[in-house]
Amino acid sequence: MIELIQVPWSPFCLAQKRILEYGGIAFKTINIPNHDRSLVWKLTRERYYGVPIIRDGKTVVFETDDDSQIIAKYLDEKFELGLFPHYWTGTEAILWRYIENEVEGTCFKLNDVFWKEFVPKSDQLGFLRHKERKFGRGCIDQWRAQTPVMVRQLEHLLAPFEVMLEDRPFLLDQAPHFVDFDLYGMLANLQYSGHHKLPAIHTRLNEWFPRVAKLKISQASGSADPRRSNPKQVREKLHSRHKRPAARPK
Ligand SMILES: N[C@@H](CCC(=O)N[C@@H](CS)C(=O)NCC(=O)O)C(=O)O
Repeated sequence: MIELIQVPWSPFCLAQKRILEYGGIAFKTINIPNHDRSLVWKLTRERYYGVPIIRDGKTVVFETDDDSQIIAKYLDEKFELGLFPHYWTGTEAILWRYIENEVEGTCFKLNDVFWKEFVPKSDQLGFLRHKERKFGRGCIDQWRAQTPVMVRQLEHLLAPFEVMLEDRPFLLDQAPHFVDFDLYGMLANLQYSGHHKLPAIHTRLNEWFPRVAKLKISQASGSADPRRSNPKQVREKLHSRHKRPAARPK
């Protein structure tokens, strides 16, 4: 059985967990303290200390850089999830950078403000020290004070996704792909403490989120399998919204 080694509120772990659930893949989670990455260090033979990683029998899978998406690609290939259809190569890489930098950077701060409510007592000293060493002393109090500004910032950052969902059920087309799960992870992290909701103004995102939260590959329509996806169909559907007006008679 696959093991997901994780810190449960981490946006990147929430994304991979959802992918595993989506694929109907048998897995168990192993929670590690945020400040103690010794299990990750040991399993990756001292090559990685981030989370998540997965262990699949003798295979240990971990990221090689910020944009590698090795875990998702491994699961995609092994279980034929259709997460990285060829048609969207390049486009999706630009999107996931935005999701994992801009969107993630705002979501985790908004959630971390409530850290005392979800970080186990035994991990709290390590958590605070880890944050303050990275972002400076008092950073969490600053994020608390900046909450209204960050909420507005997040509304603004999410606006392009709201527009994307205007004419399709998922971010890119008729089927969920990696970027859907990636954004899901960031927004699940935002809501982890239970104190934040998705911005109400983004009504389509508010419908998309629970859809992605529950989705199983067996229910996903159409092109979950990349070999079944039809780029021409997608292209025609997208372009039909932007038809040029008929030429004016001269
Ligand atoms: N691109 C990586 C990013 C993973 C990542 O940044 N994880 C954070 C936790 S949310 C981490 O472990 N950072 C290293 C650290 O905390 O020392 C992925 O997709 O898994």
